[in-house]
Amino acid sequence: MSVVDNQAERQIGFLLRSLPLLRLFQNWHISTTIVATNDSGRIVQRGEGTTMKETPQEYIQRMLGYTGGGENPAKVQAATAKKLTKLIKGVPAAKLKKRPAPEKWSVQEIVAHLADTEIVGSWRIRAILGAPGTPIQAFDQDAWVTATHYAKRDPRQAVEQFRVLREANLALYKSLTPEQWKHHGMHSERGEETVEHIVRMFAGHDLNHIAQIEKILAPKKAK
Ligand code: NI
Repeated sequence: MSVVDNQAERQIGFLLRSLPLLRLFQNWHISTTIVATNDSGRIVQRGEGTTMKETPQEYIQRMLGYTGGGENPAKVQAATAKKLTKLIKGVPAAKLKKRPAPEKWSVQEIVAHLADTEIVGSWRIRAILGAPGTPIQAFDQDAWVTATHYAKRDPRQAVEQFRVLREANLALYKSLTPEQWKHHGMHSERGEETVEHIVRMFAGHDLNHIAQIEKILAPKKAK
């Protein structure tokens, strides 16, 4: 074996040995990119204005915490459309449009987000029921804000979209068998999620954003 062969072999050997490391690096890169841009934890920090850094697991725990007192998630979900209607009733369009800070969503953007997230949930639950174990794709909720022009969305129409989709979903929940509640999909970053879990997460998600809207619209305290 010549010196050149030896060198080539060493180089190939090095490359082969590095492959798992390279793959690890690639995965790390991909997962950190996804964490920063999809519908789990980190995006909350970027788009929804909390300063806390969250992992997907922390995000899940926070959402589940909203119904941690044993509240029935379907009941929580059933009350949301009315609450939203009441919250924005009589509020001037300019106020609904105004972001509380440059990086934080306006009320108009939050209700558009809720309406569109209900599309996501509607699809996910049906996809799981039709094909248990199916992959669930994450989505970039901040990209949707700009790409689908939340700044131009009529907030009352958004609430109406939300209400209609939510009613269809509540009717679907009522029809599910105990076995179907346990069916799951594989979320691209959060892993296995059952229908039961998704419904509870959505209830928490509602309450999270209702509290956010209340805070934005609360009258400023006199100093
Ligand atoms: Ni949200």
